[in-house]
Amino acid sequence: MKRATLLAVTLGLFSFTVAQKVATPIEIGVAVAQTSNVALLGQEQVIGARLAEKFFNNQGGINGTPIKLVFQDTGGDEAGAINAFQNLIRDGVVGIVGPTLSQHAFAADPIAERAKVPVLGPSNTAKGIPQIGDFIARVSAPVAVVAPNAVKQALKLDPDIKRVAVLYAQNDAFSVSETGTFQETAKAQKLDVVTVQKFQTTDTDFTTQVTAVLGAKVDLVIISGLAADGGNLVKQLRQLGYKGLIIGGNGLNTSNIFSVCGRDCDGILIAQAYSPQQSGAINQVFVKEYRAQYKKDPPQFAAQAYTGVQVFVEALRKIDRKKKLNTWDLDDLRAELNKAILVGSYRTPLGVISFDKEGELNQKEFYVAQIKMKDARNGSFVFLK
Ligand code: MET
Repeated sequence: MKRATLLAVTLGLFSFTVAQKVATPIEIGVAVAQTSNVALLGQEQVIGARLAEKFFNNQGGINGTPIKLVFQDTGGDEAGAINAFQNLIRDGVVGIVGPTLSQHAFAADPIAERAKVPVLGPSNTAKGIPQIGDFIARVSAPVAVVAPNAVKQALKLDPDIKRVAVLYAQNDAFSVSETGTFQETAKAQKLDVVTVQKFQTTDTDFTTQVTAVLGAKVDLVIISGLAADGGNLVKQLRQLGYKGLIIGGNGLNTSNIFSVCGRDCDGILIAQAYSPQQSGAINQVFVKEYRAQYKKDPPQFAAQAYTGVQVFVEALRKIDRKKKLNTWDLDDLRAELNKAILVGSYRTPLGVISFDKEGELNQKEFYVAQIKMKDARNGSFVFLK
């Protein structure tokens, strides 16, 4: 029965293929968190990747050959990320956009590196990601470049800030990396980091940390964590009486925290590696399409995932122009693709980007946004000057 169905489907596809003259699509893997708490972040990446798939296929894909994104859910842990990468590599994708977290990248990227499959990290911003290997690059600017902007913006809003509390999730590689940058930046700006508090991304009660912060009498709180824990921490800080400015790190950079901290999300400052106002033509198309579907501006994680797919597409087009993709041996194609990615320059929703020889991203434009809540559920990211 199963076999018969499979045969029928295969024949059906075959005749469709012949009739439509559609070539076998080029498969690009996408391994992000579609389930678990991390999906608060991963969902936006799925949307961004899909919009890119649609846009580039409408343009004719790879010089006439469509692309097909193959999704594998990483879930919320390292084992899931490793599993997703292994499945995609075995299925024969040319490259992988993923994973969602740096914590997962440090576990799963070495698998792709050993298999010589190019990876573009769509949101992995911890220090050391491109250095995992020759096949690992990222379209997400590192914390060292992004995070300091938020501290500078806070000082612009309130030049009297002196005392700072820093909190971070100690079980998340990115949060550990980001808090390092935040603490260095605070010191460089002559601020006093009077307390450093740790938590876990799985925590839901932050009474101990909030009590310490309140006792330290600070004017600024800086949080490096992920969406659910970060949102809860903000909420508990406000509920227990903290009135000063709050900077949220990259793991809080999603409107999905609105359902966690509600009105208490109001005022959080978050540095941005993407702006819907970026003036490039492709960004304007992306924004228009996103708005039409979701009735709001696209968020950073969607823009970066879109960019990851775009970079693969443009590098594949270049290779295909020299030698048709369907004539390549898969291993050779993956190696050639990796090289092509690193030498190119790309006009993306993030602006014009390129890579250094290690796979680190060169990007020029950065921003800071402040959350403005309209009511307990709805709000927006307001870009500051
Ligand atoms: N930038 C974070 C990391 O590197 C992830 C933010 S959520 C997509 O882990």
